[in-house]
Amino acid sequence: MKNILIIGSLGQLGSEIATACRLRYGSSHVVLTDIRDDVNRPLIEGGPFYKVDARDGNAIDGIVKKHHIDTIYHLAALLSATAEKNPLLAWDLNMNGLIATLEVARANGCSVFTPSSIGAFGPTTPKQFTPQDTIQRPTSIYGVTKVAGELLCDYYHHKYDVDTRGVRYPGIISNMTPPGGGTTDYAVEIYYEAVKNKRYTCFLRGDTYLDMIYMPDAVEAAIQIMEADPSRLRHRNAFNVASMSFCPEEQAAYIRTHIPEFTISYEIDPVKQAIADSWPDCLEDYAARVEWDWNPTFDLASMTEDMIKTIIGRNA
Ligand code: AKB
Repeated sequence: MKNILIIGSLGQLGSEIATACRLRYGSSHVVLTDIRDDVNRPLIEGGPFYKVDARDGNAIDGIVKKHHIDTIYHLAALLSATAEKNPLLAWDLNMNGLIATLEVARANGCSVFTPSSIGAFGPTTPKQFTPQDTIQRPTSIYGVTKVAGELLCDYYHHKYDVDTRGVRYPGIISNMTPPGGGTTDYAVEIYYEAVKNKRYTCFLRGDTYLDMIYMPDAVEAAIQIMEADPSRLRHRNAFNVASMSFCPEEQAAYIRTHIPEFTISYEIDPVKQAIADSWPDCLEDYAARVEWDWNPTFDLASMTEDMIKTIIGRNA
């Protein structure tokens, strides 16, 4: 039986990986931590939970020992737009949080999942069908921490034999916990505004293409790669995972098939637009498909239908 620790468990991705892991492995085998304890009571009360700063390696080491943890999902990080407002905090949390986890994993023989991102690419990366192994010169501080994180995880694997694994997530779209501080957050907000007000003002240009993924596929990717046969993994820490690529105009058109009155307008945020323009339009994910059978299930049409149905159902 696996004993899992999820660091950053109350965020957009963490709350859903935590829920899925508790269903799969049993609540008492899935220990959660977060820097907050004022949201999502069901998750906090549904099994072991500790309020801990991700950079506090001693506290995390104590939890790992107490609960005989063998697998850590390290999800605590500042996202791209927030990171750009406070680069020093982004470096501190994203790097010192990760290295604290890697040190605990090294000392206790744990496997580690760490998400990288399309943010690990930059303006000199090929924009279309971005290969798995390619130029990575990001221009955002978030991207700098993501590339450094990928390399650090590789280093801990090669030097200390820590079982580190990860994927490069596109923008994640979900309806349980809102995202916070990302460049791709518009693609979530648009559904809530479409249902509530039938209009949305987007902070990116209408023709900005970015990769996106629906939460059930994002959760499946994390669990699937941690359960994958290690002898098949050549890349380990930074698999491209593609699922769908679209721009705000296209997303609006799909929303209109459910809410015909929906309109979209634009007020461009120059910082977020510059970040989005530096990222790929669409990734190629052959390595993930070959090395651990990655095969996403949602596209823009099925995700839009599910998001709108879920949000309407919750408001009914
Ligand atoms: C962000 O927009 O910062 C994140 C990401 C793509 O990593 N959603």
